[in-house]
Amino acid sequence: MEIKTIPTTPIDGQKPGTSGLRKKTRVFMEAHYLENFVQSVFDAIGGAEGKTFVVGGDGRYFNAEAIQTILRMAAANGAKHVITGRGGLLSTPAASNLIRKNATDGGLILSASHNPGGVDEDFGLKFNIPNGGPAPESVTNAIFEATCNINRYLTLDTPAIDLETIGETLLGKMTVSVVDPVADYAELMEELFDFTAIREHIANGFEIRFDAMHAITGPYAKAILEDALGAPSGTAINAIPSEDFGGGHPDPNPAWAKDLMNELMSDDGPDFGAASDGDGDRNMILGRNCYVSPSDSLAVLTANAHLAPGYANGLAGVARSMPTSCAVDRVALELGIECFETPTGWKFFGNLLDAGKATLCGEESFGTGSDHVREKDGLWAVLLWLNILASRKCSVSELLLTHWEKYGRNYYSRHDFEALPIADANALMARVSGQLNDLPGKSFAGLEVTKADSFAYEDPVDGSKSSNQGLRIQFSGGARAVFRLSGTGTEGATVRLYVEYLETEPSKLNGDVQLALAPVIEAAHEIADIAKLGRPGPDVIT
Ligand code: VG1
Ligand code: CO
Repeated sequence: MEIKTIPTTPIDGQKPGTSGLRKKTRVFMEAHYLENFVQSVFDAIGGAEGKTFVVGGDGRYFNAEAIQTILRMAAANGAKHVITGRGGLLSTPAASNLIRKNATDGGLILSASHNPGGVDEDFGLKFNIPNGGPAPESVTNAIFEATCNINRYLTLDTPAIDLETIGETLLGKMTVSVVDPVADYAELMEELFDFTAIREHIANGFEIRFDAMHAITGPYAKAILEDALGAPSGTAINAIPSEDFGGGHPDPNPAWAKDLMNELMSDDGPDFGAASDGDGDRNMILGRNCYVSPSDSLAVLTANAHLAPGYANGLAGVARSMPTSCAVDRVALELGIECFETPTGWKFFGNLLDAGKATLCGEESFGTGSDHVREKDGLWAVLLWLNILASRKCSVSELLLTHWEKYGRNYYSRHDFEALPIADANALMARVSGQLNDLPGKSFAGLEVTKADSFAYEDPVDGSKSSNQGLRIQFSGGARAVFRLSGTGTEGATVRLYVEYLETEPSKLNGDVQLALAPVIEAAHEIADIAKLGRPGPDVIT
């Protein structure tokens, strides 16, 4: 088969962000845009010759065409083998598992995760390395470098191949294996969790609801929760993946998973509720009349993971992203294990997981995971919660309250100011960073600043350094405010304000979150002069 060499020129702005390259779908559909990036990935990793990759995506608009393009380019670049899910579908954690299980040379994951999908919405692509995790900065920098110097890409002139039939096909000299997207992942979950105990708990009347948000986890949730664990049909809702996620944001938080929230925040709703995002790596956990903040979820899972067979021997350590609340730190202290604080983005957990320094990891942005794969994993978190609840035989709210009584409660919230003019967002960050040295000792809204800095990280495994990872302001008494610019948006800039406040007084553990945080929010507004953004309030509060 004739390999075609297509001349091209560099395209601006192909720099991967927090999690791969994310742009408007129409940008990805422009001539050479996808091709330039894919060729740059291959060039940055020393070529594709003789290599095996996993390729799959969350099924959003343009997924199907983009996969065919990637397959042709992989074949033209000499790849030996590509593994993909039926229909080109794979959740991000399932892709990570396949990359690891088949000892491949990495994978290309097509997703813009929790961002909406459609021709006028978002698309994304990221490269994962052979450990199954998102490429670290050294690799994403090399990819970006390659996009700046590209002058040709390689492809084949072939029709689209059938991805609906499980089995093997040849594309040029490259083998394409189409596999069941769910089977290997479900098998892994069954190894980690006590399915018998969860099945019994459900059979005894424990009612669950899982909202797949019209995204990739529908088939996974149906197979695992309904077929394997015996939850009644209809437990997984919005379970058929659609190209535009039913027109919504596939983002599992109280703002976007409103129907699920309404169902659970009542006295006669299900016992347990959960949702996942576009590509299946995020999770939101709810109980009857009870919302679990992702930071609390990480702390509760860390304290109770030993109840699941896969973690029965205890945890080597835990890691959280810097803006994630410090709730898990106190659990780690109690367990006598190390707690690492990393920059935002799952790629920073990879080395800690590979080196056996951390077993569980988590982010405030509804992400939790473990060393079973190298991505955060929505359904995994749901199953670990279910395993713990089946073992402790208590409700979500009881488990949470007992946890707070023992460790105190980190009231926590994130306020997002979205799609701002880039200059306004940069000016706000500059206002805060300009004050960092002078803040300690000053008081705002009755809170005294004890420490303020710009977060920099040195990877304890390979010594690589990342600076400018968010501005931290620590107040006396365990309160904290963090400012950061998002690295996943596709429109203007998004400022994230993360606030937390530690409460240990037993009578104050069940308060209103925004009220408890009011002084920290006020202090943050004063310091950053947020009013200058000219917004009536945050666009999203989680
Ligand atoms: C956001 C979250 C971050 C997460 C990233 C990818 O990044 O804050 O914690 O790792 O999304 O998640 P940012 O740079 O916009 O704050 V996903 O599920 O979108 O792959
Ligand atoms: Co995601």
